[in-house]
Amino acid sequence: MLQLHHLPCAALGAPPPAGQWLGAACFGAAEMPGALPADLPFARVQVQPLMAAPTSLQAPCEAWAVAGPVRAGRHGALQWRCNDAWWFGVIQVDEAAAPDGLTALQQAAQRAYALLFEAMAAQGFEHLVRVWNHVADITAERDGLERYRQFNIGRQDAFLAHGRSVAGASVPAASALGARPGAPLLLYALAARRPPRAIENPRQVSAYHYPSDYGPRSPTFSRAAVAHTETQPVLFISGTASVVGHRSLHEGDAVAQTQETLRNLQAVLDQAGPMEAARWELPQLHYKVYVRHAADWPQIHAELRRAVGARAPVLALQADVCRSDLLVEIEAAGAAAA
Ligand code: 3EB
Repeated sequence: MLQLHHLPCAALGAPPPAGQWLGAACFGAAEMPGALPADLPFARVQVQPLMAAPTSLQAPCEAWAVAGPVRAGRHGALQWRCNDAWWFGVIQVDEAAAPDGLTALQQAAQRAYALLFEAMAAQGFEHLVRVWNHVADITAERDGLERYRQFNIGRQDAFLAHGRSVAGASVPAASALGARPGAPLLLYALAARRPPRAIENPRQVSAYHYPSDYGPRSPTFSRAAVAHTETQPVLFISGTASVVGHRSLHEGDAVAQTQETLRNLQAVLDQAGPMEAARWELPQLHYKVYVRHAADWPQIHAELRRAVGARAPVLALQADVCRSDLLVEIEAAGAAAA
């Protein structure tokens, strides 16, 4: 069992309806709830919530529940929990002075991923399924290179240093967003014992094959990953934006970008279903929406609801997307229909 819940942070003090909490991410500047188990990996993501599901939810949380029993531990600054099938880890790394030829962010990304791979391996979890990355000032140019591009170098170097391929079927699904200026690099991730299947989007060039106009090293992520730990396969769709081929479309138009993003999400579902002999539909998924300008949210929300219906859980956050011309990014997750 792997279940995703959207709920108020404070609700994490009590166990989930079934099983145990594996890990969680909480959004916004709310105080840490006091009653949390000390060994629960918990990402405090420094982005502002715009609206949550239900609408009344303050300091919303995204939490993963699994069937028990669970174990927990630390590997340096990384905190993890796992059961027999799933592993969840959270790591935060400050950007410290780096040796010549390496930017501070590049080094921080390399360290964070190195810790992630080491901690997973130590517990017998070889397969990274889904990673969330938050990089402060993600589109700012520093030391002559955009920070997202610096992050991509460090991330890719860590994959290579740990013998992992940086293209193709074993690349995890991911999102990469901004965070409050000055916030440390933050990663949280799900890993499994069994290999997931990576899915690409035929409308888009695979990100790991982006041309060098987008930076010296390509971003290391797949468009989606399907995990095979449950009765029904579970689909994790990466952060998805108004990108067709490798280009951003509809500059300055949040509504058109949302519509293009929804076409991309549908294209990923159309690809994943037949590959898995399963069926996913937009109204059956959980969503997280990252919006660059909070004022665009009502219009983006209306477009999203038109496609996914009134009932799908949606968590909306104000965050910078990793290309300055992108106004919105949407990610999704959910088990296939039975
Ligand atoms: C894109 O399609 C939009 O670097 O991990 C989306 C999801 C994006 C993940 C990442 C970047 C990442 O290129 C940006």
